[in-house]
Amino acid sequence: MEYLLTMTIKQLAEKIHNSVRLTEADALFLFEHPDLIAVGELAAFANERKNGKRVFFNVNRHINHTNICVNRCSFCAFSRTADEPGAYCYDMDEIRNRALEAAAQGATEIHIVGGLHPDLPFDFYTGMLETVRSAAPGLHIKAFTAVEIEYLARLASLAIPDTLERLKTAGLGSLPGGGAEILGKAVRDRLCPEKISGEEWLAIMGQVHRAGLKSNATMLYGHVESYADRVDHMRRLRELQDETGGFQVFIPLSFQKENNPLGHLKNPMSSGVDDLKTLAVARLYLDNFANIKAYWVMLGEKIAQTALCFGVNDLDGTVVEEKIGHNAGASSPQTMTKEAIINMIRKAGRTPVERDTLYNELNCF
Ligand code: V47
Ligand code: SF4
Repeated sequence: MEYLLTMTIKQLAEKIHNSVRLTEADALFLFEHPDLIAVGELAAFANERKNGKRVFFNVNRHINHTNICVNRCSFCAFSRTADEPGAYCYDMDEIRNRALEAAAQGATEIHIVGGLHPDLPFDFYTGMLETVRSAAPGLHIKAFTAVEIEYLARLASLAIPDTLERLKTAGLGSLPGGGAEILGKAVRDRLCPEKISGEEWLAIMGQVHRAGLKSNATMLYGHVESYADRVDHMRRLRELQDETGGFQVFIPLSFQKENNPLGHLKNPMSSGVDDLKTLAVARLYLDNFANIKAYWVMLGEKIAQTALCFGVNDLDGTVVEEKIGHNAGASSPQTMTKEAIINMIRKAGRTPVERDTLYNELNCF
């Protein structure tokens, strides 16, 4: 058995060294392989071939404009109904102040996502983009998941491409990768039956890319899904990426279990080993993605740093005031200074590179 395992990982190593695309069976094999270090070494090799020792980060700030949401995803500790304690919705002054603060702190990006508010008009969203743009014209606005785009299109009674045009005109620069969760129907129905389907999420991302906007892609893992579900999720992303090339980065999001119904499961699957393996398999399987991000907010700083030896080349950013992961129990700090991120990358023997949202290099440290 040991011999067979060694043989197979050797065969996979040969494929990887010869840049042969991995199959879904290969990815599943890697997930199930007991030797994390062997899988990690292959991922580190594939990453270094693409990105050398360089590791990206950016200086950014999150704005979660409202937590009031018509959906009730089972993993979400962020959303509220309008009359629940803790429900909030920022006004334009609160949004402007956060944008001004971000610019003063040297940010290059504002990341805006929020709940699907039952009452806000479409103008609120274009107004929010315009407010951020006029307060901080130098900031790139990465905003709205594919789930929010579909909701806004319905609100505005517009087709998706027209909705995107309106948002672009108001200042939208690119899209984050949220709302993907697990794309396959069986798991998605358990996680978030009210949300758009996996097929719709992919179709909207296709339209986003065809509208000339880049986006990110995520995967929420470590709950009720199987390794096969993760591989199926990545297969769908890889196929769309072959078509459009519009995804900039893949970001696995490690499930946080506090304050949400899904967290009551006895044995949430995610662990340090699972986190590192997921990032490594993503690096190896998603051969058409340039960047794999370890989102330190969900992983914690130590696993995120260790991930730099497991195929990761991006650490996200300074973040500031993150609510989605922290409401669900993430124990990471609310923000990391630029100096702390640089130090973290250097201590892993890598070269820190500050990027903008579109992965242009700004500063190499
Ligand atoms: O779609 C919600 C996830 C996402 C939990 O594109 C949870 O650069 C873990 O997508 N445990 C939103 N995750 C956040 C997101 C994101 C974050 C950082 C960077 C980027 C990017 C995108 O957060 C949701 C959902 O998948 N989420 N609840 C939870 N309990
Ligand atoms: Fe609403 Fe998003 Fe939370 Fe689902 S994950 S309940 S859509 S805020």
